Amino acid sequence: MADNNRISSSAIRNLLKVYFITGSVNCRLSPTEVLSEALAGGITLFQFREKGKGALTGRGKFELAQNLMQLCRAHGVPFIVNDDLELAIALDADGIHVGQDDTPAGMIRRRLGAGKIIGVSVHTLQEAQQATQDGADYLGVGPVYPTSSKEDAQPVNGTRLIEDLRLQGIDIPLVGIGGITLSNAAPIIAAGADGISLISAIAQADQISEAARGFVKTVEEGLRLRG
Ligand code: IFP
Ligand code: MG
Repeated sequence: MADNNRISSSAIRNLLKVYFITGSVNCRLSPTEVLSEALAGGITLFQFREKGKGALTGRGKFELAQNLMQLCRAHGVPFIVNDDLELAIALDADGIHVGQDDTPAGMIRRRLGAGKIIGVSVHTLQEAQQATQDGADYLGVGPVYPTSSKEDAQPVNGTRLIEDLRLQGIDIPLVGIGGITLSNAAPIIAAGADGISLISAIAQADQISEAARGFVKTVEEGLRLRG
């Protein structure tokens, strides 16, 4: 994507259906094996999130990111970097995801230009409005359900916050994140999300590609039911 045009919100909505996030800390197998299987199962977007105890840094982080990005490119799936602007620039990644305590989206947009994807984590209506104003392409809304993937997670907000954001006129593409499984995913789409974001439910699955395929099916069915 060496394009300076802003990616359309309908293109973003399509990419958000099954948004897989992982790093070496989340994987039992090697991250490249996990990602290969997830791609085979049909994930639509990928975020490299190398965080937590024992996470790679420096050269090791860069090389893993390069390998994972190459896998994504081979499958035509965009590669998003979590919260590391210099890495995103060095790799010429497709975009970046930031939290509320990270570099503000507006500054990132000025550094990266219009053609890259920028996502922001939000937990309130006000944060959603601010991120939209700052030029975010999509929002990550959560934690929908209790999660163990994040040590500093905010209080669980169920599907209610997603519903409220839509009722308040927030129409930017968004995913639900946090504690999502095959059995609790459908209500997130019914609430108005464009997709779901998953770490453990895919990275820790016994059959990774099967798990990813199941989420794709569930989201597509949910979108069809919503009409
Ligand atoms: N949301 C998302 C995403 N990614 C994160 N890393 C996060 C919240 C904390 F799914 F991309 F929207
Ligand atoms: Mg962060």
